[in-house]
Amino acid sequence: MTAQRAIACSVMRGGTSKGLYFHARDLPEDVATRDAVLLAALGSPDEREIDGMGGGHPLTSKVAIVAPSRRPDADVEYLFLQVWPDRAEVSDSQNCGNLLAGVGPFALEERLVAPSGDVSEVRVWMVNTRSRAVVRVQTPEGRVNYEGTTTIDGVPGSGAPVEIEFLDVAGSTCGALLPTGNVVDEVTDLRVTCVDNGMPVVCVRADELGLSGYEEPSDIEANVRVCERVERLRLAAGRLMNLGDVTNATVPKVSLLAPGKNGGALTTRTFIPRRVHDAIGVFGAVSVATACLIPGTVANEVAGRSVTSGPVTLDIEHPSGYFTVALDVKFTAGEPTVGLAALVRTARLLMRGEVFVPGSVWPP
Ligand code: NQM
Repeated sequence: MTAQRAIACSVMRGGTSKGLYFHARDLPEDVATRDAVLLAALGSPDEREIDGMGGGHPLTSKVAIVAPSRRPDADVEYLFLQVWPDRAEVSDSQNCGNLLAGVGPFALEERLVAPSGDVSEVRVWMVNTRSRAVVRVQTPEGRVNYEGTTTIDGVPGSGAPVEIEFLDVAGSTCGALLPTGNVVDEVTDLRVTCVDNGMPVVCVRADELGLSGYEEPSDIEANVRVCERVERLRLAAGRLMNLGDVTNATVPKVSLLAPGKNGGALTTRTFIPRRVHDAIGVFGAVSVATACLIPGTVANEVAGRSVTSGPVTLDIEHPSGYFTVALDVKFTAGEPTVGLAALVRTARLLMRGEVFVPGSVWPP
């Protein structure tokens, strides 16, 4: 008999996702052992993740690993890992802006950063994309406050705002904001725009796939023909976006676009990459919003926007409401460069304690 191994862990909702938050120091250094521990902790592979803490969906089967940073421009380092519910796989191929919203409160709760004043700033080095974010968390009387009146679509109720700014995420995965060098490409007979402002995303008109773009995520997932076409597109676009063979990667995402229905710039249905998001990811929204501002892209065409230089705010519609992104895109000789991207999320500490994994996975 081997005793179970106990590992210190917090469970947090970050934006519209939920995950386990660990100190890097509490996990094995060896990546293969670390991944085996995380699979056991989440209960993967099993689409219900019944024997672990995962929620049986990519959005609730996530991990944030946080450590103090030695960089002069960051307080903490954050590594995001996607644990697939139904496959024994852990991927670091993407970042996650939703779990990032929980990294600020986690760093303050765990005293990796000392609270200062009513709003504390946590400077985060995002390991997956080698880029920086500033996360502002309410800390009245030196304690993280989770209560407030801020609402985000896709989460019931309201909470304290967590303000996030991205400083340098353009091209952070693919090497360029427009990774193919073009505003439009034809890939697998579809007209697409490939963009990376923090997340590699392939934008395609929903009507090119025979959809309205307003369908429920479950109806799109049930449409085998559309799912197969989207996956073929994703594999081909992945190569064009300098990502190589993306069969086992969680990027690029494919976002199906249609004109806004409720006053937003446009509406989205986003494959992440095999399930359809109930809302849209943070970097996914930032990337689609950026594409809306660049003349000639599929997103710009669907949004029907004229060219705007300077700070703007865009509402990106998704299956459960809106995602509001503030962006500063400038044009030099027609070439777009992105300044700041800013947005608001909420987050909440749900549980703090120890997660147990079988001793056979990581002997105590
Ligand atoms: O795009 C889902 C999510 C995400 C990632 C995904 C995310 C982001 O909603 O920054 O937040 O696209 O895989 O958590």
